[in-house]
Amino acid sequence: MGQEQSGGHRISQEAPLPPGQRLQRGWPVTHYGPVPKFKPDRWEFRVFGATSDADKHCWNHEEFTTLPFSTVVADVHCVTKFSMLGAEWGGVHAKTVLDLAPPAPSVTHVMVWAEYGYSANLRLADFAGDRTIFATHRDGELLTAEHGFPLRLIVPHLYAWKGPKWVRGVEYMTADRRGFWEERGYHNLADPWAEQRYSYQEEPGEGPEL
Ligand SMILES: Nc1nc2c(c(=O)[nH]1)N[C@H]1C(S)=C(S)[C@@H](COP(=O)(O)O)O[C@H]1N2
Ligand SMILES: [Mo]
Repeated sequence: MGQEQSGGHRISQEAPLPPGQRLQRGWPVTHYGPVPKFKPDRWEFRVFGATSDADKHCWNHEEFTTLPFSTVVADVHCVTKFSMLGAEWGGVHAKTVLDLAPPAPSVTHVMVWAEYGYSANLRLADFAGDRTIFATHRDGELLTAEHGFPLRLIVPHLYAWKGPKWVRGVEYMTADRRGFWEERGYHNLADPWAEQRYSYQEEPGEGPEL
């Protein structure tokens, strides 16, 4: 993604893959644990932690679906070395969530929480990135249960474990803390172009103590 061709066009299918990745045809399902069953009347999206007003902000499913809808074309790079290119993700920009539920000035990181306690930590700047999106759709169709329905995060510039499926909320944090895979040997920052796969590769300052 994002390689400029000589003519200045971005052609995702022809862009080189991050180092060590291979192209995957189709769209495999990859996750740890069972696929949760969506219960619309119990679902809520919750923003909590260090919000600017010290209150939590909640949207039920119907409310969440009325938020401004955008699309982002993004590749997905799994740390187990396969990549899927050029899907169009539709949903709500993470920036929109930050605007509607502003973080306190002291917030530096977020934890994105999903069903069954799956989590992924992100630097606020990665979360606030232009292309970071809470997706409800892929290529114009609602996500399937296996791929994260009703909501998943896509962070195009990071390995895909940083994008929880079945998202339920965001915690604003004033210090970094490791998420599910980051506690289990994966890199705290997860830039695929720098091959930041494993926590033993972290340089001082790239992650909290293990
Ligand atoms: N809740 C949850 N989200 C998750 C995971 C998981 O185990 N649980 N796995 C991540 C990983 S490692 C990858 S590669 C992508 C895979 O998304 P896909 O199944 O739609 O291809 O989901 C990510 N999101
Ligand atoms: Mo993955």
